[in-house]
Amino acid sequence: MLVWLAKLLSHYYHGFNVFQYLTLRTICSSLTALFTALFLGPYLIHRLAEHQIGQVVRTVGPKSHFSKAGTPTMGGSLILVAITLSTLLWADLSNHYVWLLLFVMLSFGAIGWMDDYRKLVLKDSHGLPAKWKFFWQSVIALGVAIYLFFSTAETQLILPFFKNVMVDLGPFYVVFAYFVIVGSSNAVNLTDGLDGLAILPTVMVGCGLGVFAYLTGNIQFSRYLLIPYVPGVGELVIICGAIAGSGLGFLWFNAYPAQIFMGDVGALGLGAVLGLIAILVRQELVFAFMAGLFVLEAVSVILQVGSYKLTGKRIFKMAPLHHHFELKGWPEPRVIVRFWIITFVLVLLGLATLKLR
Ligand code: 57M
Repeated sequence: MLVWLAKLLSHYYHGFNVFQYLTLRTICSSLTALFTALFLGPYLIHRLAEHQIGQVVRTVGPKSHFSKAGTPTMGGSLILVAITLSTLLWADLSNHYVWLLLFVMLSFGAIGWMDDYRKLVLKDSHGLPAKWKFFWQSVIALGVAIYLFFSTAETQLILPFFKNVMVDLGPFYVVFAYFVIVGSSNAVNLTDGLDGLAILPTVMVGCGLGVFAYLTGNIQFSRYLLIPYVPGVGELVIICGAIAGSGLGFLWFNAYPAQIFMGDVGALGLGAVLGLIAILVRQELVFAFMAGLFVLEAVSVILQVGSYKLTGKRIFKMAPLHHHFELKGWPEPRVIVRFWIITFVLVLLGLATLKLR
């Protein structure tokens, strides 16, 4: 919105042209989202506590989690509001990718919100039944995948480390894009089981994707680095900046010991938006690598459930993986910080693929 205003005002004073620069707008977007989250956080925590909208903790889990019962949750709505506000202010709203991302983030967030609302406000312990959650995730992700298939016509999967090798997915692109969005959304949701465990990796991966968006949307950088040039995706940096800012603002309150949890509203929305950014910047495989923590957590659940069903034996003490380390005796902050460090390394290695090809 402000881009449009700045363009208008630049007819009177050309200094306003400075707001056309992506870098400056990204900084503004991050700071707007950060301060929105910091400013609204205490109010939201207070209101949620007042209405007793607090976490129900399952008795089968690690004992260290019992004391977390009652922690205000649905804090993800704070993150989504901060990202939306910041994007509406600082992004070029004539860019259709911006609207697509907001749509996916908010609709996945709405599915999560419905689940949280039923569990926490209506006290329905089942929440939104898993089949309905999956159904609505599938409808949205398939709709977006089909839209992208017909609108972009770029169905090649780019392989990291290779200059000119691409795999043309053809119509399978739709299934692939669907899988990236739904998989990413659920993987972040599964990871969100310790204080700050999901949010800082989301910020780090969001920043990594932001670098790819900036370079992929710039014809000179993309030619120099031999990555595809996708006109318009540079604008996604604004959203990546907002994810980083709002995520850090949320972490202020979600840091151990957490004053608030994000709930499914945050985890599903953020996971889906990261997946879609990866698709738009055409770096799905590098994304899977940078978001390796989320992948690992999801794989640990698949392996655990598979092994238990087939052999009756568990591979991990408990899945997702963070519970395994907790039950091995690691204090919660140690698991969190080590998982953060792993993500930091993975994001750096993901960025290194820009030159290692
Ligand atoms: C939701 N939710 C957290 C909070 C957060 C198939 C199975 C593996 C599914 C899985 C599952 O249900 N996962 C998705 C995970 C919950 O956090 C809430 O949920 C939101 C995210 N969706 O924002 O609102 C608990 O996590 C803790 N937490 C924090 N700090 C945070 O910042 O400490 C969350 C955020 C909170 C709080 O304790 O209550 C969760 O873990 O439930 N199920 C599981 O993860 C369960 N694992 C399991 O059953 N494993 C079995 C399976 C694989 C056969 C096994 O290994 O044998 C665990 N869930 C719980 N306790 N609650 C088991 C232990």
